[in-house]
Amino acid sequence: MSKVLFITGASSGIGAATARAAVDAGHKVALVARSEDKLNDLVTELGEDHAIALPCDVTDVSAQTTAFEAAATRFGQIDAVFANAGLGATGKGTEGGDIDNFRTMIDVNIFALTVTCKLAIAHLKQSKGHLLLTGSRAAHATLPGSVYGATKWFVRGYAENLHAELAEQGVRVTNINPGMVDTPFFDEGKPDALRPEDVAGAVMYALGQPDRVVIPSLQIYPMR
Ligand code: NJP
Repeated sequence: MSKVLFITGASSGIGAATARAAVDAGHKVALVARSEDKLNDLVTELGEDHAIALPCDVTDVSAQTTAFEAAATRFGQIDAVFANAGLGATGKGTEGGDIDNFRTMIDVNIFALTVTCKLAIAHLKQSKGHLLLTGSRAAHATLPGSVYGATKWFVRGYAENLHAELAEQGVRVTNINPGMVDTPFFDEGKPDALRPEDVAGAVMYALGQPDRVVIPSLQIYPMR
């Protein structure tokens, strides 16, 4: 059955790969990120019947609200929301880290994610839909001093709390926890890492389960 997916962080990496996989599977996608040109290119690639570009900064609550309304108006309903937008500053710990980076990571990975989830709920209750979040292997490990890793520990705990809130209402919640993925998240290529389409495959697997099944947490790691 064709579904409508609302994807944040859709301009590159895991989000863009998930949009491609979803459209390949016959679904429709609403694409959210700041890079309007990249979103428009992706809409051209996927086809205007299947995709809509909704450029916005997810830390802007009113802009995200407008994006949800525009997606619902265009496609009639929203069946799945993938709260995936995020960024990191890895390897610098707390002592060597940059305070402005701390704020940005907390704003995007934590605050904006909670906004996405709050705005998603009314739509997903109506569609008996599915809320997916991008967590991380970093929330299943200790990374010395890592603020980024700690933001993903938040996602891990929050996803469990959302599952407890929403399961009774017929809304499934899945926290997707990738290991290292070769995306623009890193400044240089990561040949031994997962590819974004590997993570997209995990998202599609969770999404494709029958209504009686929920996968609260899914881990996908590179072999090496
Ligand atoms: O990275 P990248 P990934 N408002 O840089 C968007 C997690 N993760 O696909 O706004 C709106 O290709 C940005 O769009 P733009 C990671 O923490 C990764 O790897 O146009 N959107 C872009 O579309 C993150 O949660 C790895 O710049 C904003 C997207 O976010 C998720 O995977 C491992 C935004 C980032 O795409 C996707 O990252 C892991 C804003 N304010 C978890 N700020 C890994 N790569 O190894 C950013 O465990 N975006």
